[in-house]
Amino acid sequence: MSPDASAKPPAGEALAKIKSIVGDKGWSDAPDELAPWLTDRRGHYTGRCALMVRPSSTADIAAVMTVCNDYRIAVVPQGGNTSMCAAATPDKSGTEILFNLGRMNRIRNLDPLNYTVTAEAGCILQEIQRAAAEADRLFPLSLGAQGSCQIGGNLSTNAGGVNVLRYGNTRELVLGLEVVLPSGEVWNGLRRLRKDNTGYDMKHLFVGSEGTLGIITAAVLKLFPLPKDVQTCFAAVRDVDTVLELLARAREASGDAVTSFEMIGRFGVDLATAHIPGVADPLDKRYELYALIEFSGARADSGMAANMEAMLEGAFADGLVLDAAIAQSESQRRALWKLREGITEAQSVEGGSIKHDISVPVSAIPAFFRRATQAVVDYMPGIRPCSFGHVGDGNLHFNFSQPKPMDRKEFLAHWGEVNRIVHDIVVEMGGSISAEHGIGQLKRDELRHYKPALDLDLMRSIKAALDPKGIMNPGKML
Ligand code: FAD
Ligand code: 2HG
Ligand code: ZN
Repeated sequence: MSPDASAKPPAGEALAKIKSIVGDKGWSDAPDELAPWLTDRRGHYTGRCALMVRPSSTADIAAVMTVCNDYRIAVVPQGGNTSMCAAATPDKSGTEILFNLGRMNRIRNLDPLNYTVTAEAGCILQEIQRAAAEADRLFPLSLGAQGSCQIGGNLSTNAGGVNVLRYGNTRELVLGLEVVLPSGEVWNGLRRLRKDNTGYDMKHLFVGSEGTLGIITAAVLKLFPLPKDVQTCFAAVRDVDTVLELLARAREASGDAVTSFEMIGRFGVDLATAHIPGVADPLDKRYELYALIEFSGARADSGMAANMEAMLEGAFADGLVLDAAIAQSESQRRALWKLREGITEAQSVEGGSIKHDISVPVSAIPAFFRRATQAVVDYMPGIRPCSFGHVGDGNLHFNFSQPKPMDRKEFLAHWGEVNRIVHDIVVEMGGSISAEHGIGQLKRDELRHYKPALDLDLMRSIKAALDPKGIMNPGKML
């Protein structure tokens, strides 16, 4: 495998072939059109590319990929460019082809009785949710970036989000894939089957592979009954130990119908209310820690409101919950989610942030939270912990904002040390240094540091077997 497949500028002849395959609407090299796609969402990486292609069919993607393979041109697949680890940002060489999937946005099939939708990779997540709802079905993948991320990106990062507790990660939601391989061949694995034990399950190689093994062009996704009774509350919780007891009670009270269980620290609420227009604190008094909890019943008469009230009353009587607000309408429910999902944006407005997307066994969350928070605060007094996230999955966005008086650049220079403090504790506790965001460029060195050598060898063997020329998203993950 060539470590520097992207080092040589692509031959003019190759670029001409690619342009003629995709037609005038299918490519651009205009700096103003390229600019939004060359910098990652968090603004830490900016790259260049020889050409951006926007193909509109699997056949065109395969034909372009064949040219790239023949001429050994590196390619970077890109969906909505919402990656938290710069996984879709090209390098600085200016020799890579950026594959924008935005025009691959058709829903090919929606089969309500098979509970499946077959969508092209460039479909925006929210559009798939909407199409499913119109057919009285639920596509449960849900995350803050759903208005701009694409299903191809979700699959390639094995995205998590706020409904994993009930429905699983993206990996659990896929039945079949269509993938253009680095050779330009099309692997048609678009099966709509719930059972298929006919050898290695190839689709799972591509899920979570961050564009390093092929270009996903379409997927068959699982649908579920559209819940008719959704109840959401925002509860002030006594402390971090209490959060898990509350989760257990929520599962019990709802008949195991908890679809989201998110933890939010006070600082996250302060940031969202300060920086996101229209977000207000749902409770009158200030508390240190909150849980955003959602129950979903399939039937309108599932009794989820009574279940939620009973759970909160019991928790209040036992001193686990200090105060709570239950959304009384869809607009109140949306307001609670706006607060939760606004924290990422609000934290970036507040200044420099050092982030960790960690998971530990769910029961280890309180111990991890206390120990790692203390370790980082000891390292840098004045640093502002901003932990929130999918605590029901054992996944915290264990983030830190810069001390107020510190210079942003000076703060970010501590990135490596802070990562090391947190990740050492995570790994010691049997956790993961990337629960749902992937590796990309940002965590490549961390992966190399923490992943056992045999795991890395196996990953490299798979990469070499599928992408012998090393042209798929080089420099990402491995
Ligand atoms: P991109 O960022 O464009 O690409 C991501 C990776 O996938 C890259 O490696 C790229 O090369 C590859 N890729 C993209 N499309 C294809 C394709 N068709 N074929 C092959 N490879 C491809 N993530 C979570 O898991 N949970 C969350 O709750 C969550 N919340 C977020 C909230 C906000 C506000 C933001 C900005 C991000 C959030 N993310 C979350 C991260 C991000 O949205 C997800 O990783 C998402 O799945 C990326 O999708 P995308 O289309 O933007 O992919
Ligand atoms: C979320 O859950 C996202 O909101 C983003 O995964 C987390 O900003 C972050 O660190
Ligand atoms: Zn998240």
